[in-house]
Amino acid sequence: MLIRPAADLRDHDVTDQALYLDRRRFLALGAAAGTLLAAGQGLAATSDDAPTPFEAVTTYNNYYEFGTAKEDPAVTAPSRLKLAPWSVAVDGECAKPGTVALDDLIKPLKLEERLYRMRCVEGWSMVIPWQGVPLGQVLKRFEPNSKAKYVEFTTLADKAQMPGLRVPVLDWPYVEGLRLDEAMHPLTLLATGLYGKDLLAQNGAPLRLVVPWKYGFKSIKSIVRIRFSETQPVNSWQKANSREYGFYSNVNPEVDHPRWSQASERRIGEFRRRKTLMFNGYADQVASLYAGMDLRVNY
Ligand SMILES: Nc1nc2c(c(=O)[nH]1)N[C@H]1C(S)=C(S)[C@@H](COP(=O)(O)O)O[C@H]1N2
Ligand SMILES: [Mo]
Repeated sequence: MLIRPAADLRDHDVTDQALYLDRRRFLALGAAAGTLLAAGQGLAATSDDAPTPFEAVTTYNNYYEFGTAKEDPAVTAPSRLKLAPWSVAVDGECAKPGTVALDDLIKPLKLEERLYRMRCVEGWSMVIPWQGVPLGQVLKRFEPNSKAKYVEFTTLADKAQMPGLRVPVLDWPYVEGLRLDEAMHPLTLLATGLYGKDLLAQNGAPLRLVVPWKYGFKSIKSIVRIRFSETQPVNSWQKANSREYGFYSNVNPEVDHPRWSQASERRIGEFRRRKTLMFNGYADQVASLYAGMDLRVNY
């Protein structure tokens, strides 16, 4: 059996990889935005990390604000979620807080392509070609001060648009957090699109976080607020069940969730389970962030 190196999607070649796939396996739609990947038609799974088909990425979702079944968000979110106008309130420990329209937040920056693995804590995974901007570039303009140690993110919570809010699965709104250095890491993306198209509502349009070395629930959708804080934020899943979910939530095949093993995963579209990789295969880039930390305690 062929053993492939774990870090087969290195930081600096994710873009090349996406472009390679673009040429080899996709029909170019056009270069209007300069960053387009065409929809996944006739993908040949020759690579170990072939992109998960567009159809699966956009119909098998977790977005509990629109229901807890995997198919709910694709059915409900597109007609319910009002994507424009959209603005993000940025506050807390920073010199330049403010509420910024989505365009003003993203337009000054160059959109990038990132082909990332995504590993859900439920034991399944996908490979998704995202477009977005490095979160760190967005955060810099608000000038976080010396007290800013963490960044907290909040999803829209509007009962009129989100039928799932009637069910108290979580203490809405959905909240997530990162340590500031995690937020500033070049792999951390604020995504506005996937497969060369604007994000669909079910994937967290118009703006969602993507942190590829952490379990999928850290990648919070439809962000309306970003807050710099001195203290560690309490994320929604930790608040709901602190025995099962921690703050860091780094993908770790050696730390099992109380109800299921994290040693392996099912890649959507595949039949045999594959081994889960430490930090979801991004250890070369991110392990140093956690030097000296006990990852069994800080899970
Ligand atoms: N606001 C919000 N963000 C969320 C979720 C959610 O229910 N609500 N689910 C999370 C989980 S558990 C996963 S695995 C990913 C799924 O992202 P996808 O549906 O785009 O694949 O979104 C994360 N972000
Ligand atoms: Mo998840």
